[in-house]
Amino acid sequence: MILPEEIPDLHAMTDGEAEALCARLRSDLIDSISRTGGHLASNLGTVELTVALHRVFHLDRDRLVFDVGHQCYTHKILTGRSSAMSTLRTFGGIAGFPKPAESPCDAFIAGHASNSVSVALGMARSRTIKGEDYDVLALLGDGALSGGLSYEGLSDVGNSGERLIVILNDNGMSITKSVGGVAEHLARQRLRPQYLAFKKGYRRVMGAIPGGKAVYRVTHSLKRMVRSTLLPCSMFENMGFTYLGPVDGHDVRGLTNLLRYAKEFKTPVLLHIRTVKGKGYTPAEENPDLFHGVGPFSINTGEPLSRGGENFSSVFGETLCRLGEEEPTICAVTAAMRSGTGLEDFAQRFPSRFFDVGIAEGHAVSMVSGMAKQGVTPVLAVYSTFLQRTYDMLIHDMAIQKLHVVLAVDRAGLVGEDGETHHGVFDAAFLDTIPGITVLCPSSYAELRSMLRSAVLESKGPVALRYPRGGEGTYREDAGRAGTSLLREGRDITLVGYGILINQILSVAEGLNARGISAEVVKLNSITPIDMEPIILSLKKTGRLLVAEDVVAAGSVGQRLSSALLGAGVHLDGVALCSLGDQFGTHGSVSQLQKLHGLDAESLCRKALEVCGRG
Ligand SMILES: Cc1ncc(C[n+]2csc(CCOP(=O)(O)OP(=O)(O)O)c2C)c(N)n1
Repeated sequence: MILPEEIPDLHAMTDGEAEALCARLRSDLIDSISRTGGHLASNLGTVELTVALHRVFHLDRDRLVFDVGHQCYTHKILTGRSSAMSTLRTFGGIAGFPKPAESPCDAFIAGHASNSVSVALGMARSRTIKGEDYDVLALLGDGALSGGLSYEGLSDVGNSGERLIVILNDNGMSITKSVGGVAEHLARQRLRPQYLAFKKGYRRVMGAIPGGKAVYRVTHSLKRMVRSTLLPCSMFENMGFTYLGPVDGHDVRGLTNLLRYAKEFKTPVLLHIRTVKGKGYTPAEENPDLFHGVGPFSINTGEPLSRGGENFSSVFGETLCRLGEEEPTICAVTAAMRSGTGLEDFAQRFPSRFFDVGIAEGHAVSMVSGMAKQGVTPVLAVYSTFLQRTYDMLIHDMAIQKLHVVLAVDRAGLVGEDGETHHGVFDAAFLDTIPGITVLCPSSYAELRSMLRSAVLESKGPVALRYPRGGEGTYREDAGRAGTSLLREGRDITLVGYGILINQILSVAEGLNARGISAEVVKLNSITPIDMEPIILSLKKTGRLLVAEDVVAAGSVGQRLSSALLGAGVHLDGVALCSLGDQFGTHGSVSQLQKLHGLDAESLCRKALEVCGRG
């Protein structure tokens, strides 16, 4: 990995030095991500752009707002973090996304798509109000442009007239191929270079032949008409931007000049650059979707060092295919996470019943609500963290009309290396506030299969199934349909858990048993509503309660249980509500994070002993 002292003065370096630096950075990225894993393809596509940005701007002072932020690795290397790249996304190491706490050059936290233009406009307005002088830039991909929030931002920027540069990194790809009308529009925009080349050539030829100049003058006056009829008029120009592009995003020299030019404008500029996702590493260029986010891999072959086996997402996808065969009204919907949510096979086998709506979770919820109202059964597979975007649509479009929508809430709980912007730790609380919804928590593949089947084929109103990233533990049973299941009988303490954490709870019960404490284990199959009766019965017997869950404390099952128990007049001699508290979790492996938050079996056992007066 290039050392900070090996990086030339970015503002003074020559074009040749910049090109050499790009080549070095590209091979360093491949080398280091092959060891740590991370977002390879997007970073390889933005090497020249990032170097050009650092040549023109002072990013400790000028503000560069990354969209999603998964493409910020070169920026991290150029801003003093090259030696920390070996710790990328690991516990205690640097984050995989921009993080102002790491460097003053990281202007804003990022992780979710399509907000960069709005954030950048806020910064530009702040600059204007305070009479300060610096540049503000937003960098977003064409995938991020499939999210509606981008347009709210672009529309407001155009209206504001603020000095701001939006860079559209157009590689034709989201994680998989970009979808939708805007992707089509951008594809047509790419015609422009040909048009401009034709125009130049036409003028030269006409200038050389007798009478040609007069013909050129007449046809030239038709230029605008030709542009707006034969060529797509840039929607960005219509929104109030000066549109520059499309240009080659791998020509560091050309990009540097263009950024210098864009910097001169006092009004909004949109720079449209064309890049190749995975540029410079053949396996990633050929399969940019596979190299969007990767684990460690062999540089020679591009093959992952360890093969992921079965996991909750794949079991969900395979079960939905089976249900899709049986029932022709079942549709699968994703917001740009087709492979991550396990829907590849469904998309292949039932293309007319599969919908990728782009990075547009709010739209997805409204759209599936429309589907459900007219009688099909939509299953929307969405990561818990991105479901946060849809709270209003869940209430207004889905729940008020009690529509039969199935939400497959993937990556629920701690997700690990992606860190604070991606942990799925809020859904348990916010879904519970929605009247009429059922929230099921499979703890094993067997339960996911049977819960999904009954949610799709038997339920009436909205149902969410929340399941974690990764695979099942030693608990492999199917506890059946009841709201709660008694997994173990005991006298001294009631241990309550759900989802994958039931594995920890069961080993805590074993550990307590070895110390002569008899623990009762109650597993919640549904966390909304909670089946209180068996819990009250258990607590009347044991008088002590421990709840363990990897969600934030506010609105957690533990809090809800406590207030219900208070209402029911159940007196307890000891209580421990174990959750993530009121913090945003950091990044690291899930087991490291569980330990950090006291949710590993050992810490939970200690807590249980305290509750039993044996601390
Ligand atoms: C709201 C939201 N939904 C989904 C994602 C998951 N996600 C991360 S990157 C990405 C694709 C982004 O594509 P693009 O903006 O074109 O950037 P590229 O990777 O092509 O450079 C998606 C869908 C996200 N980060 N935020």
